[in-house]
This record gives sequence, C-alpha cells and structure tokens, in this order.
Amino acid sequence: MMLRPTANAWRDRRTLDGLWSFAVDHDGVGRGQRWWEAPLTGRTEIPVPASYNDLFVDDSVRGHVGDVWYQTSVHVPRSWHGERIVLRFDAATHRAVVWVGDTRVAEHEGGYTPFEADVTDVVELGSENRITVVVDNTLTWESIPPGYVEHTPDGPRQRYYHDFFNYAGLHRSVWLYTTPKAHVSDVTAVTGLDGAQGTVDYEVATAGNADGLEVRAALRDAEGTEVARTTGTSGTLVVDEVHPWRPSEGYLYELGVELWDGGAVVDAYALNVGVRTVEVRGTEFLINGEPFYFTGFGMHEDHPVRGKGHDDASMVHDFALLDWIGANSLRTSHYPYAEEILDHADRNGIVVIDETAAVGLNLGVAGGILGAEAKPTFSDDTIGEATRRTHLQAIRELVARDKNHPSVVLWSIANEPESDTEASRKYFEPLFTETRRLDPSRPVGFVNVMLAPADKCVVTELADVVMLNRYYGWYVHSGDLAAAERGLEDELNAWADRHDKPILITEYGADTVAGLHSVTPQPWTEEYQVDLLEMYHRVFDRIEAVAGEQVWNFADFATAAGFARVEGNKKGVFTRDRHPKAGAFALRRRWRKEI
Ligand code: GCB
Repeated sequence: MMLRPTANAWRDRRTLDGLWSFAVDHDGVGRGQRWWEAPLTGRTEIPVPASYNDLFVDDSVRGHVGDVWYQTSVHVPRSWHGERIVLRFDAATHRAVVWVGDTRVAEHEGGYTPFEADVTDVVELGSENRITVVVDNTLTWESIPPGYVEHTPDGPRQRYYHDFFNYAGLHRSVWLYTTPKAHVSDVTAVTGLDGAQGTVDYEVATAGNADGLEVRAALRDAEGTEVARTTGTSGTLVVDEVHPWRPSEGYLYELGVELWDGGAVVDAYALNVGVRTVEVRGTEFLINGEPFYFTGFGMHEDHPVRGKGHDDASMVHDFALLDWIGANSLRTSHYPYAEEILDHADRNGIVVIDETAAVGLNLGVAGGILGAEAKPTFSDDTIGEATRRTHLQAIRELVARDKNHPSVVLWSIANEPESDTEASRKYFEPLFTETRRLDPSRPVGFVNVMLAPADKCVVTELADVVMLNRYYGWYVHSGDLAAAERGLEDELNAWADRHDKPILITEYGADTVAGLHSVTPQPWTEEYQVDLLEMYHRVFDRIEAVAGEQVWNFADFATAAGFARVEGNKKGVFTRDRHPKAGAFALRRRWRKEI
C-alpha cells in the first residue's frame, strides 16, 4: 500500500534524519497545552533515528511512561510546486500524532510499520515548516504488543509480557518526498519458476486522476539489460533462462513501472524483484523446489546507546557476522524490522521469517517469569476484540510493506501466544485466514511456546509449519543435558507424529556470560552454551521433520529488570557489542562444515 520514497526524474525525497528538539512530557500536559503550536521548551536535542531511553543519563527518561515530543523544521523547496508532497515516518514506537505547523496531519498505532500523510496543501513552499510529533510508548490491552500500566506510589510503571526492553521513540528514518499528482501508488510482484523460465506477475495501483493513463512494466537483469516488457495495470513478465534468487545468492532483477500520458512518462517507480518460489510440501520447506534447511538466529534490533534505532553500520556488521558464522536465515523476532534490513537480506540471500509485534499474548507463567502479574490471557479485560483488531491491522501493514521482498519466505503472526485453549483458537483462526487472503504466495505460521506441547496446542493445525521455541537444559532440566536430550527428543517426535509439516526450531539456547568458564556442566558458562547447542544438534539430526534451527539469540540484548536477567538477556552467541562467545565458534563449525 505504501511504496518507499525514491528519487528519480519524477520524484524527489529528503530525509529529516538528524538532531531534533525533544521534550519528555513527565506530567502528561503537552496535548492539553498544544505543544505543537510553538517551539518545544527546554530544547534538548535528540538524534533521529534512535530510541530515546538510553541517551540521557536519567532513569526518569529511561523508564518514562507516556508521551515524548519531537520537533524539527524543514525547508520545503519552491521547486516542489505542483507535486504531491508526502511526510513519511518509517516507524514511531508505539503510536504517534503528527502536526505540520498547527495542522494535525497523521496519527498511527503500531510501533514497527510506516505511516505517512499527504501534506501538499499544508506545507508552505519556499519556507521553513515546523514538524511536531508526539510519541506514546504506553502498552495497553489494546496494543500489539500488549501490556498494562501499574500505578505505584513512585509513579506509573509499564508492565509487559515480553522479554525485551520497551524501547521507544522515532526508531527509523523520517522523509519528506514528492510524487507527481497522478502516480503509481502500489506495486505487487509475485514470482514463479518453471524449469529455466521465470515469471513475474505484477499488479500496479495508481492514484490521483491516473485513470486512462497507460502502465508499462519492464524487467531488467542485474546488468541493466531489459529481459521482458509489457503493458497494463497487471500482467505477467516472462524471463527465459532466468537467474533465480536463491538462499546465499541474492540475485535481483529490477521491475520498472512507468505511467504514460499520451507520449510522455508522467511517473516511474522501480522495485527489486527476486524470482523464487516458496512451498511447504509434507515435512519439507521448499525454496525453488529444493528442500531448504534454515540455519541462523532469532535476532533483535538492539544496540548500546541507541536501542532500537536503525543504523546501517551495525546492520552491515551484523550481516557480516551472519556470513562468518554460516547462517542462511533470520527471524525478525519479535516485530517487523527496518525495511533497510529486508533490502539487505534480499541482496545477500538471507532467508527471513517475518514476524509481527504480537509477542507476550500469554499472561500465565510467562508473566510470572517476567515480573508482570499472571492473568487470564483471553478475556474482556485483557486480550480481547480490541487487541485482535490491532493485531489484524498490524498483519495488514506488515504484508503491505514486505510482500515484495524475496527474502521473506514465511509470515510469523505471533510469538509464543497462549495456544492450548478454545479461546486461543478462536482468537487466531481469523488472523490466519486474513493473512492467507492478503498473501496466498507465502506459508503462514506462529511460534509455539513450550507450555503447549503437541497434544495440547490447538493452534498449530491452522499453520503451514510447526515453529517451536524450546529450552530443555535451560528452563527445564537446567544443568542436566542428558535429561534435556531425552525430553527434547521425545517432544520433537511427538510433534513429528502429530503433524505432517516441517518443524522449525525458532529458539533454543542458554544464557551465557562471556568469560565465565567451568570444567563441569555449569549453566551461564561458555562451555555449557556450547554443550547445550551441540546436544540440540544431535537431536535435530535424528529427526527427519526438523527443517531448520535458529538459535536464541544472535546477540545479548536489553530487557526489563528481573532476577533472571543479568543486565539483559545473555543468550546471545555474540555479546551485545558483537564479540563472539565460544558458542559462536561451535555454530560456525557446524554451519560452515569447517573443522
Ligand atoms: C522465549 C521468547 C524470547 C525470550 C526467550 C528467553 O521463548 O520468545 O523472547 O527472550 O524465550 O530467553 O527466555
């Protein structure tokens, strides 16, 4: 629904990234006092993109619950006269309202998908325009992810049921861009393979009095040579001797779409396309008709100082480490990642399980471990109709944003929700139906929690694959890897017996403090992490239906404070600053098959 900003002969863009003014609304008075109407007072500067939490040495900012305000001003060039001008936020976590000058232009719920506003009639050309954003980080029973605010004698405290810190702010780039009035508003590309022949089925949506204009589509290979061309708002481009997109080899074509008015092009948009197919057949996960075995990690967008703020340098480095260790895939646990990351995965042939922010829909035991109150999960007072509406919208926005990425091979619509009750099945059934309606070309799944084993889970039968997070040897049988091995193998066999589907192990791992060592099996040591990973691998290799292994986690990451967390979650095989633990070398030996 929303094409990314680009610059070409018909379109222009400028980023608003950089230092903005910032104010924390400790007393929650900004909306009433209409802070958007004047320069923010206090004039703290803040970098965009970044989480605000860790920047200032101030716990009242780090743990703030509620609104913070961002403000900048941008010069809108006179030369943009006659164009359609759009203000776009790649993300505002978890919800935002935006003003240009005194005019409210946008509002958005959901912290990890983009939103935009047509500001053509609002901006003043040839002058500075004030842009103000209020960002609210509160998690409620209506938000995805959910949470609740506890009012304590020391002020409000945000409680939530997921295991990563509630970073907030403008985490991704902000853009002002133009399109022509009559423009291409969406492109969808679905690819196919038949022997040496590739197909690209495309569909183009237009807007702004574009009726009657002609759409032309052309496909160019990586050298820029045109290999197919056709006309029409939808159609099929056929490529002989196609070069498919493959895991570890991100070959991309460029789909160029033009809008013609009589003899002239009035708008153009180009999209990268990887020609590949995805299919689940029995216990196999097929990419281009060949069985694919996932290796890699559940990740997090998480770094010192800037939290969840996107940064290209870290992205390039993280992908270099994925390559070094021999990973061919990642899961965007537990929310949609920056689009830059998917682009990079497309180009590098990294396979992606794309996940919504629906994490922590499990208020029982998980809540207890994470320090929030245990409550019934699905009820009128907790996760109910309103939550599901937000969840549905999150799925729609995710599919709309990521549908064209060849790297994305599977939608994960939730992580570890309650899934062993009638209520959970009722909650999830329409979400699966809607995801498949939005994108019939990809399998759909959700990640199952250990509390809902094969004979109890009633949601997995709705999914195309079995995705399991398992912690034998950590949360159960801690320190006893022999018992853990038996428990894991028995359980995986039970899943394989019940479902004729590929089993993807989407999490397994052990907290490990880098530098801690022992000659006997001691949880938290580097040796124990290695032993635990190797135990899992022995079991995976004995079970045919296992079609992939993703370790939890790529790197250590920040969480809410808790007795089970040592300055965050330490299950990374890299530290938070990306130094390898012994486990990283063990994985490299297995995945790169190097001794
Ligand atoms: C899980 C969750 C993940 C946690 C992990 C852990 O099952 O999916 O978000 O961080 O366990 O380390 O407990």
